[in-house]
Amino acid sequence: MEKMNELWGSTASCLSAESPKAAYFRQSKFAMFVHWGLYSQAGGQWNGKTYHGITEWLMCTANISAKDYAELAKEFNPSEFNAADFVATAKAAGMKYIIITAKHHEGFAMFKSADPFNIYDATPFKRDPMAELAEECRKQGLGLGFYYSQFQDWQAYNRWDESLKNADFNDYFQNKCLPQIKELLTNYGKLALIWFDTPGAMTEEQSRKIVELVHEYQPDALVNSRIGNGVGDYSSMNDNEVPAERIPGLWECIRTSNNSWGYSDIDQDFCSGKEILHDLISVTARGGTFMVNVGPDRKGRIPAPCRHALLETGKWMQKYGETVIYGADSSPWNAARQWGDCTRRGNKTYFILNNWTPGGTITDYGFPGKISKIVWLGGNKTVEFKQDDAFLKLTLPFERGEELYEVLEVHCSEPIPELNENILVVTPENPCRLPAEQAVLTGAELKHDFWAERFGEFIYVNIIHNWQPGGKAKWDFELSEPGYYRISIRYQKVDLANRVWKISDESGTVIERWLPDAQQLPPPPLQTEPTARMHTAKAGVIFFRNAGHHTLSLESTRPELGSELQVAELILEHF
Ligand code: JFZ
Repeated sequence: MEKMNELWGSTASCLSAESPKAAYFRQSKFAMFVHWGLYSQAGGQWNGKTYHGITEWLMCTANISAKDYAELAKEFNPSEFNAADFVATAKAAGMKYIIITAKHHEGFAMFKSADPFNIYDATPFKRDPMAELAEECRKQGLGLGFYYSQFQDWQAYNRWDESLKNADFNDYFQNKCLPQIKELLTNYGKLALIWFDTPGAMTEEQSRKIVELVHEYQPDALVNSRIGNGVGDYSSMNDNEVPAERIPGLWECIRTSNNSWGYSDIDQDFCSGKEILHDLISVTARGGTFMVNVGPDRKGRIPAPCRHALLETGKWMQKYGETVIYGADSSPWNAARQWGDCTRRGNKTYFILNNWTPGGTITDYGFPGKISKIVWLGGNKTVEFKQDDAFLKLTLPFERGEELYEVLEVHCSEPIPELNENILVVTPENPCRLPAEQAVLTGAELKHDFWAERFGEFIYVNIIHNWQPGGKAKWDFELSEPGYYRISIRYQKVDLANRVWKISDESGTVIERWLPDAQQLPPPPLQTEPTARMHTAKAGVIFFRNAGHHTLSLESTRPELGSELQVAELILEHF
């Protein structure tokens, strides 16, 4: 297996968010990513064997020589590809631009190129789908961008093919990479963005050389950070990760709609329209831009469940996109709320409800503005609320007006500022999370952990670990109602036996216990299912006598056993 994370490069970027050149990116918020290539023809299968995970890496995972792999081109005939339908689907989903793989790591050009290994010259298809897309994007008013794998090109060199192992990067760079980028920059009209990937060992000079080409031929197009060496305009975050806290500057999140970027015959694990929308709202609330991937099949069609999900997202976006999403500012709060999330526009803040009960209430703390009115947009009615110096409490409608997310429009007489510190609230209204990244740690550390399921499907989680004797994680929070609350702990399973913890509030010890599986833990399998790695265990019940400020502390009581308690969060539920 290629060591993928050595190829990623930094996420540093250099364009200021205030630059006029950034306006299009900041306004758009929602885009379609498309992974399409010869790997779509293979669909994750090679010689009768099925390969899991991200299928655009099949050539590497199945150790296929460049020559054998190139044979795929002879069968590749995506005759059902319909650019008009593609663009119309993206538009109906509420997406503002499309970024498509013009060449992925496999080295095959999905456009007519002087290099003969391309879809126009080497396949029975004999069309240039990039030209068709460019024309349709122009007709239907969407932006277009190309993905180009600038460093990895497995037709030029790769380490599992004897004849290519020691090939010359510079030869590829001068004679294929730069000329193809120039073709893409000059043959398809105006481009909104150019998306590079896995810079690997590219030198700064090489990264700059490419950026200069972009500036020369497409002066308005933005370049993402995966060009490498910090010379991109905006940051592409880790695949499939939505950050937990607000991030300033220009950045995007990207995610798959199932578990692979490229089409896979065995992967029907598509996310729903509501799940896509959830991440779009979260990313907007944290200040970023969001791109969801589509992997067309070997005939060039968008898989039906994927299309269905996009259109569901789109129904909500047609109604709410202009107010809640496009060009909106981040939430006034630094992180998501227990009840949902927010975006801002001038004097208005949009509360987007995720966890709520019809006729119930939601309570929060520290909203930085005096509210004059709250309107439930789905029912076009005002909502009752109470606001004092600390808490804000809303009474929610009895019906649902929307299938996906309800929106409350919160009016103030002045623009709403951003709060920079985290404010945690515990209420009886929802299960309330006290996450790792919001704990104050002494003698323990926060780790941003990630791992790949099968191949390349990354999962991210924030974990408290590396506990020292006396080490502590402490959460400060505002409690809206006194009473009994159940505490659960979500943790990551590791093969060390010390699982003794203590949870206490500001007045003394509350809970001390072993996790149920403390003594006999099997070593974790190398490749696990997403759900097998994280566990939730009930810890016990705590009584809070008063509303207001409280703290909970977590410590390992037997650190001398080599404590590897790996905690993602505490969860409090009214009891
Ligand atoms: C890259 C590609 O290798 C992959 O095939 C796909 O195109 C994806 C969008 O990008 O994979 C990466 C690149 C960067 C990270 C993870 C996977 N990263 O920084 O977390």
